[in-house]
Amino acid sequence: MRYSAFSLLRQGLAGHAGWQQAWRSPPLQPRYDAVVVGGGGHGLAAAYYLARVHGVRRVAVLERGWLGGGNTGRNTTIVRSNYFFPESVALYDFALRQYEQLSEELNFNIMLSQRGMLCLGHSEHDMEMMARAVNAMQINGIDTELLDAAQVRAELPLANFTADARYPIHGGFVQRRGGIARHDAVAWGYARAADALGVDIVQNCEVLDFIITGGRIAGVRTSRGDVAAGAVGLSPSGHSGVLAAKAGFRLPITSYALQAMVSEPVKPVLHMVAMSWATGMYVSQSDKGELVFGAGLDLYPSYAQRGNLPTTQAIVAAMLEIFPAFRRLKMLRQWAGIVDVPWDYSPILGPSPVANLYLNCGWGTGGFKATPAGGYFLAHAMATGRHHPISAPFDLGRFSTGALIDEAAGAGIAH
Ligand code: FAD
Ligand code: PYC
Repeated sequence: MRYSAFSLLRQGLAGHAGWQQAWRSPPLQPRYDAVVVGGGGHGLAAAYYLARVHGVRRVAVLERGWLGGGNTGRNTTIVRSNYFFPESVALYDFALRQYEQLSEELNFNIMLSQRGMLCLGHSEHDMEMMARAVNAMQINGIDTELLDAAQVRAELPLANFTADARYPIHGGFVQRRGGIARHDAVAWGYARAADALGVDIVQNCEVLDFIITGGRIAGVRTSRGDVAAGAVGLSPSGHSGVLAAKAGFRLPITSYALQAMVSEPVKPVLHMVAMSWATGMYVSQSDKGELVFGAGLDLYPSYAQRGNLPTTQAIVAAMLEIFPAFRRLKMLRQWAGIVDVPWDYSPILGPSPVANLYLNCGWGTGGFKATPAGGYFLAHAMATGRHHPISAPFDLGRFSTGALIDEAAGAGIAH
């Protein structure tokens, strides 16, 4: 359906009653070939790839709230692939390459803006660690560059370069292909494309338990009744520990609140994403003009989705030390999401201890950038019963074998 300016106005006045739905609201069926738990970006992407790449016909996404109402709608939209280990680079750069063509593939503008992401070094020690990280990333084929203080100043003229700055800027490093993408659009684009391929997206449908017979998944019990399923995929973000416990196993994760905030909108003042490893502060400017900024994890495990005031204060203070001009802005909103952080800060993907139940969890503070990869590899595992070669190192078994992928630093913000 096409809309003229006049018809847009008429629709607005009529409460949008005549607008075409972007996806259906189908009734829950008693049986599906594949059920994905969680209607965030990852779950919706998994359903899309199940239908498009693997031709699985009867697929459902079950979401207990509304699409993208979890961390997909709460994150600060940073995309990048500047990780330390080759396994991580393969994973996150796969995702970034998908993002680079996703608007075209989904015919939905995800507003990808590869404006570059710059990490600040505040000491000689920071610079030495960054030199090592950049070397490792370049060996893995990632577009990173080490910058001296003058080069950082050319990119971030509003940052505090005075000699007595609390967080002096010695230099930094940049990934120019990094940037931001519109988080809602990623979820909605995948939802619309999955729906068009026949996927049932069922909102307000909570998975309460699993039906397991002889160690094999047979279906899920939901707030709308039981559903039989050939394969079940878990993409529940901050609730993976809760769901794993219902399926009878434990995950090596800890759940924390992660906070973010926005300022009132202003004209363009910041053309890159800036991140300060040492303080845990990062900031970018949205297309609306708001400064979107955030923090490292709150200090103790919690399922309270609002975050603690000391973290808010510390991060606002760090931002104002690094960008003193932002003192003049009002803060509009603060919020948090619950993130599941594995012991090595890398995601947990692939088969679970229950046959035909597959995992896509533990994305911690950094899974938005990985949405296409999480979805793609979950779909691969659900359709084939096996890992894709890129997801294999992220198997749950690494916590038994000791083959951990410790991305505590590469995950980007303070842990
Ligand atoms: P979600 O979007 O949370 O989707 C999971 C869904 O599962 C939810 O909608 C939830 O309602 C549903 N669900 C849970 N339990 C059940 C159940 N029992 N039955 C049915 N449905 C269920 N990552 C980045 O890469 N870049 C960033 O800049 C970034 N910034 C962040 C800032 C903040 C403040 C936060 C909180 C996170 C940030 N992240 C970032 C992390 C990122 O948001 C997540 O890793 C990512 O969004 C996870 O996507 P998802 O689809 O797996 O999860
Ligand atoms: O993973 O880049 C990231 C990130 C930034 C803020 C939160 N996560």
